Amino acid sequence: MTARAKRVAPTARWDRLLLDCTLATLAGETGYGLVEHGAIGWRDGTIRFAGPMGELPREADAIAESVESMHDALVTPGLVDCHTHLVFGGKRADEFEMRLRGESYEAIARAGGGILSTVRATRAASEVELFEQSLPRARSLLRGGVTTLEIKSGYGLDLASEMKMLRVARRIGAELGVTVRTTFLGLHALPPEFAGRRSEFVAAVCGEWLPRIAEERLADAVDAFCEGIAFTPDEVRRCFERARELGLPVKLHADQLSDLGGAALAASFAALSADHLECAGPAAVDAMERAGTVAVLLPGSFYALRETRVPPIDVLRRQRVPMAVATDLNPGTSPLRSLRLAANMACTLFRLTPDEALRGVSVNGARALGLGDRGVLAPGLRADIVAWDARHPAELAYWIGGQFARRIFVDGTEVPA
Ligand code: DI6
Ligand code: FE
Repeated sequence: MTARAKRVAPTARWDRLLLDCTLATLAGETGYGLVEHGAIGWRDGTIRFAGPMGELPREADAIAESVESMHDALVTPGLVDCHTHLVFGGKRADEFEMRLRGESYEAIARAGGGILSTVRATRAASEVELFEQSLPRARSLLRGGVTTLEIKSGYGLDLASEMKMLRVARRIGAELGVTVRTTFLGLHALPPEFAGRRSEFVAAVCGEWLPRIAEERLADAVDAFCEGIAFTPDEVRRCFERARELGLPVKLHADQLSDLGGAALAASFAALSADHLECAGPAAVDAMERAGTVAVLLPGSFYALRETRVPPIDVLRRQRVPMAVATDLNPGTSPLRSLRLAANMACTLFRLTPDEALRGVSVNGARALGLGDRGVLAPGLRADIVAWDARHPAELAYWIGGQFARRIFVDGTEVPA
């Protein structure tokens, strides 16, 4: 018995008990894990019970300090947005207008716009300004039921600015009381001061920046942008080898606009996830399945770039590769501030079923971050819980827009919705 278990009498009441819930527990490998007339109770931030009310151990009032009826409202795990770039300076509505006039994303990037225009604005912002600009974006995700999110660097592209971004990301987590996982995305774009010196840039990122960021514990994982307009598989490999030496897990922007073999490369490093995957082939999916690499689908950027080639959903499904869905919230290709809307797009644009989409924004999103303690309503897991203004879980992917999260509990404590 642990010291903590000894201190707490076995009869101690739970902190809270919610009755008359329609639970989407997401327990099991597929489906909603639906429990009608359900109840969920927790203590010290850990779920103690999630199941039919009839199976509660004792009379409600004797079990918990606080007991309330949810009047049949839908209750799900807190959502997990496992791929965002929400810390950045400035915005790129001007490029949105250019793209609508017919300019391509690649052409804008090659002309010094795109990622590099955000790099200029991010470098120019002080740490406080960057925090103040970015916080409302995280807050809109939270209001939409997101209780765990990932935030990448990659718009600083010098060591000091990358570290500034990662500190701001950590501070957002502390400010909102949600879990923020940070990812170092050094190989995002070639900064202007390294023009014509690609290999020196890669050497600096791997040899100097990555070890420093690991030492300061500013990143929980390492990502790269493997694409014709960004970095080659060989460059990514060098970065991933260094990450492995430092004990940091990897993930990859893979096979979005072209098939460079990114997903297979990610799998060869047992990556947490390979993200985008529009151009990934069946062999890559095979490798992901064997490596346990999650497929992260990002319909927001597919939509914003008016892409036409969809990720190989049928193959992923057949091979039972877990599929996550995320916003990719970024100023260029996915200014999307609602994870529920990403779930809707995953259904309409990629043909996921609503239960696949819901699993994608919860349990599989958590897997893509290496977090096994959340994303499902089950005893022993974290009490990250959302009650919705909805009755059936399909509604979460069905409604386009709108605000449906009514009550949000993070680690057992209610936060304002
Ligand atoms: N994630 C990225 O890092 C790039 N695309 C994506 O889906 C570029 C983001 C940007 O244009 O700022
Ligand atoms: Fe991205």
